[in-house]
Formats: sequence, structure tokens, C-alpha cells
Amino acid sequence: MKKFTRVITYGTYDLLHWGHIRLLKRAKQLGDYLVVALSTDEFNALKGKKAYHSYEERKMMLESIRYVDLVIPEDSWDQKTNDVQLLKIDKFVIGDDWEGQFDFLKDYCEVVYMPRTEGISTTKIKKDLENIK
Ligand code: C2G
Repeated sequence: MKKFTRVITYGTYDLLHWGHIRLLKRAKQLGDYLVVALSTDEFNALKGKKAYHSYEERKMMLESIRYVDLVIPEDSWDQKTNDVQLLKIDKFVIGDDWEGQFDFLKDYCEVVYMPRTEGISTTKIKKDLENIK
């Protein structure tokens, strides 16, 4: 009997694009239930980011994606260990731009760094739109 596998990933998910969707799809394929810890506007400030869409707007969009089962707030760098334990997470997944940054979670769950999708990013979208003007 295969164990019910819970997966978690973290991110800002601003200006939702197909690179984000591919990450979420692959993360879901690693288990049965996918939690997304979504960076709050305040946490984005800590990450030096200012999202175009508010937390509520980004949350609503993520909740509409078939691969996503639950969206929770990410408001601190230190919440991952607690999240993994409280939510009984089996796998932590994130893009390989974070390679090695979250290996401390290996004491609690599997840690998977996924290859990023080339050719798309929120930054690229903003830059390309600037050039259209
Ligand atoms: N991503 C991807 N391919 C892209 C762009 C993003 O696979 N072309 C992935 C990132 O690797 C990340 C997720 O999509 O796993 C969300 O990307 P961001 O919103 O940029 O997330 P980030 O700011 O890296 O937040 O505590 C961890 C941080 O909150 C991660």
C-alpha cells in the first residue's frame, strides 16, 4: 500500500507564468498532496521583492491551479522546519536556483531541487513589457 505522500514548496508566485506552473506540476507528481507556502507581501520585502499582485490575489490564483491542494502563508525564513513537522510533509521541493540552501530539512523530509524552466521569469516579463512601451 503506497503511503499518502505530502509535498511542500515555497515561493512568491508573482505574475504567475508557465515556469511556475511546470514547477507546481512536477512537485505534485512527486506525491499525492501539494502545499504551497506563499510569500506574504511583508516577507517579500525581506526577500527584497515587491510583488505586482497582492498576497490575496496571488493566493487566489494558486488555489485555482489543479496541482495545488493548500496554500499557506510564508512570512519567515525560519518556518520551514515547523511547517514540515506540523503538516507531516514527506518531500520539500523547490527550484534549483536554491540548490543546497535547504539541506537542513533533510533531517525531516526528502529535499528535491527541481531544474528551473529556462526562458521565462517574472523579471523577464517585466523587462519585456518595458521594452514594448
Ligand atoms: N521557478 C521555476 N522556473 C522559473 C521561475 C521560477 O522553476 N522560470 C520556480 C522557482 O525555482 C521556485 C518557484 O518557481 O521554486 C517560485 O518562484 P519564485 O516565486 O521566484 O520563488 P522565490 O522568490 O524563489 O521563493 O523560502 C523560499 C522562497 O520563498 C522561494
